[in-house]
Parts: sequence; C-alpha cells; structure tokens
Amino acid sequence: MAVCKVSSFRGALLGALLGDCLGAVFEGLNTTVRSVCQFLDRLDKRSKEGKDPLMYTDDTAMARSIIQSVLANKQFDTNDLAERFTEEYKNDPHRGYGMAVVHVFEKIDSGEYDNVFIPAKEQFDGRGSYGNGAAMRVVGIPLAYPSIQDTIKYAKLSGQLTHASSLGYNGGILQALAVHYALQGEQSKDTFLQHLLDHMQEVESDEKSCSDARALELGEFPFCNKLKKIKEFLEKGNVSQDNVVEELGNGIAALESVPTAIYSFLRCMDPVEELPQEYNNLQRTIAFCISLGGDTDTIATMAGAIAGAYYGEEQVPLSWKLCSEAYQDAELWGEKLHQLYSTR
Ligand code: 8NA
Ligand code: MG
Ligand code: MG
Ligand code: MG
Repeated sequence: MAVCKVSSFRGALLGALLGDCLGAVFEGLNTTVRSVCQFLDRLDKRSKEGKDPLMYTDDTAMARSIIQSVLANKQFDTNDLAERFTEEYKNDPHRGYGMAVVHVFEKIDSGEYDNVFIPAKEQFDGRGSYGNGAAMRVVGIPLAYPSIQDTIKYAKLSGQLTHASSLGYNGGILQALAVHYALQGEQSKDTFLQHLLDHMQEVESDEKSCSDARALELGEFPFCNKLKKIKEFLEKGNVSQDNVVEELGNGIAALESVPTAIYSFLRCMDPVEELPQEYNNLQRTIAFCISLGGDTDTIATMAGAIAGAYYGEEQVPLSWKLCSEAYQDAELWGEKLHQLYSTR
C-alpha cells in the first residue's frame, strides 16, 4: 500500500468543502463557464474584505457527522452516526437538505425505531432513495480505512442509513472508491478507471443491485456502464459540456452525478480549453463541475474530494479556502484522519 501524505487528507477535506461552499452559490442556476470564472476570480478580493464566509450545505454538514463519529469511536458505529445525522439536522435544518431525507431524521428522532436502517427502507413506498446523499458525504470513510474491503463496507452502511436503494448507496461506494484510489498518488486515467470498474462489477452483481436497476428500467450494472462511458469520453477528448450533462448527468440522483464528478476529475488532469490557463488541476476541476450546472454543490464537493486527495492541499487556493465556512475544521480533521489511517 502506498504511504499516504497528510497533505492528501487535508486536501481531500478542503477540496470537498470548497466544492460545496462555492458550488452552492450556483445550485439550480443557469451557469456558464464565464459566470463561474468571474465569481471565482472575485474570491481574492472577497477574502480580503472580511465578509462572512460562504456557507456549506447538507453535503458538508453530513460529511462532518461521519468524520466526527469515526474520530470519536475509532470504529464505525451505525447508531452513533444515525444520532449525529439527526442531531445535526435538528440543530441546523436550513442547510439545503433533500426533500425526502428529512423524514428519515424525523423517524429516527421519534425513538420508535429500534433498527436505525428501517426509516430509510420506508422511503419512496419501500423503494428507498436513489439520491446522491450517500455519496456527497462519504469522504471521511476512505480517509479512515486503508483497506478496500472496509471502505466498501462502511461506505455502504453509512449510505444505507438514509439511502436504501442500491442506486443510492452504490453511488456512495463508488465515490468512496474514487477517493481511496486518489489517495494512492499518481496513476494513469486508465488505471484509475479500471480499479473502479473492477470493484463496481462485483458491487453491482448482487441480487438487490440487479433487481433495483430492473425496477427503474436501467439495465444491469448501471454504474459500470457509466464508467465505460467515461472511458469513451476521455478517449474522445474534447467532449462538450452539453454532451457531458446529456450522457453522464448533473442531477440529484447518484447515477446522474457521481460518474460526472469522476469524469470531471479525470478530464481536468489536462488543461480545459474554456478555463483559465493559470488554474491548477484542483481549481479546474471545481470550476468545470460548477459550470455543468444542476446539482453544482454536490458534484463539485465529490470531485473536489477526489482532486484534493490526489493533488494535496498545495493546490487549494488560499483565497478560495478563506471564503469557505469552517475550513479550519477540514485542516484539523484531515490531520486526525491521517493519524487514524496510519495506525490501522
Ligand atoms: P433525498 O433522499 O431526499 O433525495 C433527493 C430527491 O431525489 C428526492 O427528493 C426525490 O425527488 C428524488 N428521489 C430519490 N429517490 C427517489 C425514488 N426512489 N423515487 C423517486 N424520486 C426519488 O436527498 P439526498 O440526501 O439524496 O440529497 C440529494 C440532493 O438533494 C443533494 O444534492 C442535496 O444537496 C439536495 N438538494 C438538491 C438541490 C438541487 O436542486 N440540486 C436543492 C436542494 C437540496
Ligand atoms: Mg447541498
Ligand atoms: Mg488499500
Ligand atoms: Mg446538492
């Protein structure tokens, strides 16, 4: 196993935070590359004016609960995590949570459920949520567990507390795997994608994944098929943003957003014509995601986590960081997770 640097851990959490805080400004708006870059370029001035920071949303609020739970317990504890999600929501409900997920928190809070996984299973008439909520918050898991098996197991469990559809929690597993492999350091796009594909082929071959995909008329191995589309797009080169949105998506479903985040990370390993040449890879990745529109905070937070893990905190621009709420926690927790990871 590669020796992972503390800079990668801090970078992953900072990248995730910046993607959320900066992406949230554009959530649901009609975005253009130009408007996104104008906004990003003004952050330098903003950071010097002492304005209130840009607030993080549900993505980071829930990621913080996972990180705090893992750091406090050293081991994964589903009941503790369910309680932290619920308390966090009750204390601070206006962070832009998904419309449906709040019912899970209300049910857990009612104290009527002994099994904390049941409320998620009751969502959408028993079909469970396929939203990207499990994926948007998962970054703390691959930063806490060096083993692939643990990463998959705990990404799944942390996802299933709110997302009982395999189309939801498998998205969380894929995002966790992407951060895991990004932490391992420099590798080719092909190698990176092949790792993800190998694992997702196994993940998506169980009975529930097959039947959930069938019920949604998606065909088998939906995430694997998106990974193959990513490979095709990367080989093609300059695929237009409209095409990316059309084929990979920019929506609130995990299947319409996790592959988009992974594609954006890989695409932005090389310069992107429309984006300023002076941007580094991490800046490029976040700007690219936001300019795709749709669920901008969530796609940018996922891609930001992957890019931050891969390039390290050296690529995190100071002014972008200074404009993001509670960035000091990301730095401190990155260090603590690195310690925990290194002792396992
Ligand atoms: P969620 O579990 O409430 O799912 C989000 C939405 O996905 C639901 O409200 C439904 O519209 C839809 N959905 C999920 N599963 C099903 C299903 N089985 N059948 C029909 N519809 C379904 O929330 P989440 O935690 O997954 O969050 C997902 C996204 O919503 C995140 O981006 C989060 O930030 C939030 N959000 C998004 C927007 C936006 O417009 N992009 C705005 C505010 C909040
Ligand atoms: Mg959000
Ligand atoms: Mg490993
Ligand atoms: Mg979102």
